[in-house]
Amino acid sequence: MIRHPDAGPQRRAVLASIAAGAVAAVLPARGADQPTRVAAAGLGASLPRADGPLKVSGRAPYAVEHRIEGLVHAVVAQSTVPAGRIATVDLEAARAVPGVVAAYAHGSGLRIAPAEVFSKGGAATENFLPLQDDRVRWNGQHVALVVAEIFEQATEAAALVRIEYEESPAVIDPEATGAGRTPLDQLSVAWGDAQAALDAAPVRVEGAYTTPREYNLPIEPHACIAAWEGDSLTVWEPSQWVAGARSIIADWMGIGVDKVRVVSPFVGGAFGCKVSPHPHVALACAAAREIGRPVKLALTRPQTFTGYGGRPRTHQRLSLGADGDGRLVSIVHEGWNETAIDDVHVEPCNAVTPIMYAVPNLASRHSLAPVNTVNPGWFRAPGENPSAFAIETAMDELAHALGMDPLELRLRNYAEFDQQAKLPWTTRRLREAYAAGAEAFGWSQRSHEPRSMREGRELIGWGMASGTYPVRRSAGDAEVVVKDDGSVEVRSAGIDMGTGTYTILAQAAAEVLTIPVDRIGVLLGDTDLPLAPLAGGSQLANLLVGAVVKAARAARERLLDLAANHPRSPLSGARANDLLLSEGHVRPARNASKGIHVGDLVRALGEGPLVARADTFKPGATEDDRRMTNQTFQRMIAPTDGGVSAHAWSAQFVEVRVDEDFGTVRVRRMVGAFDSGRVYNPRLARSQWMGGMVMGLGQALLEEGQVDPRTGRVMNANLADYLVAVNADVPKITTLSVGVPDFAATALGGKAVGELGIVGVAAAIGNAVFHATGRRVRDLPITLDKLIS
Ligand code: MCN
Ligand code: MOS
Repeated sequence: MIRHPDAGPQRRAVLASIAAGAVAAVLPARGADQPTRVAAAGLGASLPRADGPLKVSGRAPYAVEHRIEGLVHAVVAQSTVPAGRIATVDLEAARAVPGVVAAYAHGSGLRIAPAEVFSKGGAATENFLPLQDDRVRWNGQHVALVVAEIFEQATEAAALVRIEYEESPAVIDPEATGAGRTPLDQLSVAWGDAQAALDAAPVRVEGAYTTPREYNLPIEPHACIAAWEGDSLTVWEPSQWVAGARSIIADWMGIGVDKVRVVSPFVGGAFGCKVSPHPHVALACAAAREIGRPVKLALTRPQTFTGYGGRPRTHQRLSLGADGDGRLVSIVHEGWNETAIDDVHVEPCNAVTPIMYAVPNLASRHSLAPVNTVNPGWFRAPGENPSAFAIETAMDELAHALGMDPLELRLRNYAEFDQQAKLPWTTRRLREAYAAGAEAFGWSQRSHEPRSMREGRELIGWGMASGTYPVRRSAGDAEVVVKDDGSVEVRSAGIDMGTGTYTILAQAAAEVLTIPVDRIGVLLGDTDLPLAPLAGGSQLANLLVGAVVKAARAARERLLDLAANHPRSPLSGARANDLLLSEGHVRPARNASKGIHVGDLVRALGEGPLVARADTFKPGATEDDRRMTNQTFQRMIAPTDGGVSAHAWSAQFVEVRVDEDFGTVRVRRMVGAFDSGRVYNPRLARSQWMGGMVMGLGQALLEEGQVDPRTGRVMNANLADYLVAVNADVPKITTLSVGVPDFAATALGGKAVGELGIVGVAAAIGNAVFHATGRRVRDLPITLDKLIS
């Protein structure tokens, strides 16, 4: 259990329950129905998800499932116009509902101070502060909050809030005349003379590639509990980064970070939307302070569509020029993404364009298009995803124009180094990915011509695309505790949103300490634990495994040292250098049968559990470096840091069947080959890659946020009308790992996994649809109307 000297009784109880829950995740209480011991399974073992049984049986406590005495329920009301100001608010009817404790609108005195946004060096994803002024910036903006004894009362009362608006003209469609564009010079990339080379190129393709608004839609919606105890605040909030959440919440409430605790042991999916707490969390914290009782606030599913971002609409115009042999001579690229009127969200659509292929001339620019919308946000592979959709579709178009096999075209333009950064790759096993994927798929059997493969009424199409995701790095801490019963506890504030953090950290400690994983408990997701950076940018696995291995090695050194030198050690008098650790025992190297189990050793020493802590900061890191890491992304190290360019790579192959009469597209099989370097847990990495591929399938064929061009209202703000891929849509998926340990990329040789799987999938499907039908769809999703019209 965690010891927390100054915790009040309530906080202590919660800590204990979380500790028990999280430990149970990898350390099941041994009952008759429990599996027998799992062998010490180190990195590389295909263990199942340690938290899986807890999640599927409802025993993993999510943020709003904590039971707290005296809790009240808050429900937000959202604006019904896209722009203007609130002329009058009438809260009387809401206040008259039985059980209502409080009702707030702007001017009701709920105080929320600004938090620094990430673009200015903070962690917040938006500047917007709810209920602090009378302006309406988008349809669906939080404009009132009602708090009641029970949820149903708050819901009814929120519906009775009466607001009159003074509307002003809104910009809703970023393509409409009058919509502005702000170029982002820092994202401009150029070398050679791209336009002249394009004009002179013997073969040219050109197109406009668009993706609609897409929503993250994790199964656990955004829902939190805020509880004050004196001037200290605890927030149960599903989070990808509790340290960042703590810093934002402290800013909002105008208190020090030491007064805030954020708890997030289990997260029911996020895909980018839980990187930072969104404005409703500020409302919960502020209301709890005003009322003096803990407040629970859950956005309804429809409210999540306008309560925070989603991937913005993107638009890219892309031209490729090649010589007659298919060698690229020029790429000209111009893109934009929509963003909020008062806020900035960048979806860098040229993340992949300059690095995927060798090209002597390139010009690429990106702009922002502000509209009256909630600020968009991060969504699995922000930037890389739409960027790969455009370039990988355009490459297919070029292959067709040249009469060349699309895979052959890619090999002909293989980038042997990072042209943008002018640096060598750490590793780039993309050729191997192409080869393995093509072999598994049977690509050599493909007939070149569109509409040349069919079975009955079904046109068959085979398509492929490449993908990539950078290796980002930031530093973190971890603690490894060896207890006197021989069990081990790994402690980190890092989180597991379904990715496998619990499992791989137990594997990391098991490997070093030679103790079975079922004797290793892992505690995650709490700012009281050693702080860790964001589970975003697909960086957490590599850096936390690195920190835990380092801490476990420190624990091992300490154990050997104590065994040799501590007067109460049964091995006292040996030389530490002559001792080794195997099967959980400290043993004299020359007399291995005389070993003592580490639990017995720790007990014999009589000094309590052995605690080893390690971090992955550079030597000489200051307190300020640490502080900054816990409140900004800006300490994240770029993939090109250190004189090498580190990226993960992939090749996607798909088969589609298209009904010739109805235009319905079914994906029949998918093969993804991945270079993620060293894989810590093949089963979980496959699950990640596969999850990305399923999401890519949904993006290609189904997902589309539909915004009413007159009112700015999201018309399909629910899971019945906003379609995502479900089991019936998903075919057989083959995943292949072609990576090798890449120690220039990360300390233990792994590269990015979590977001890689989605990149390139929509292009591969679109390319397959072209091969089946001869119809090129450049605007996602590829719905049947676009194929039969
Ligand atoms: N892994 C591995 N070997 C490696 C690297 C990773 O076996 N060399 C496996 C591990 O099981 C690890 C997982 O892959 O837990 C993801 O590792 P990593 O690529 O480091 O990604 P993060 O842990 O930083 O997770 C974030 C990433 C992002 S940014 C999004 S978005 C996303 C994703 O993970 N959101 C997810 N995958 C998700 N999966 C689920 N179920 N839910 C989400 O919300
Ligand atoms: Mo992932 S979109 O970087 O959280």
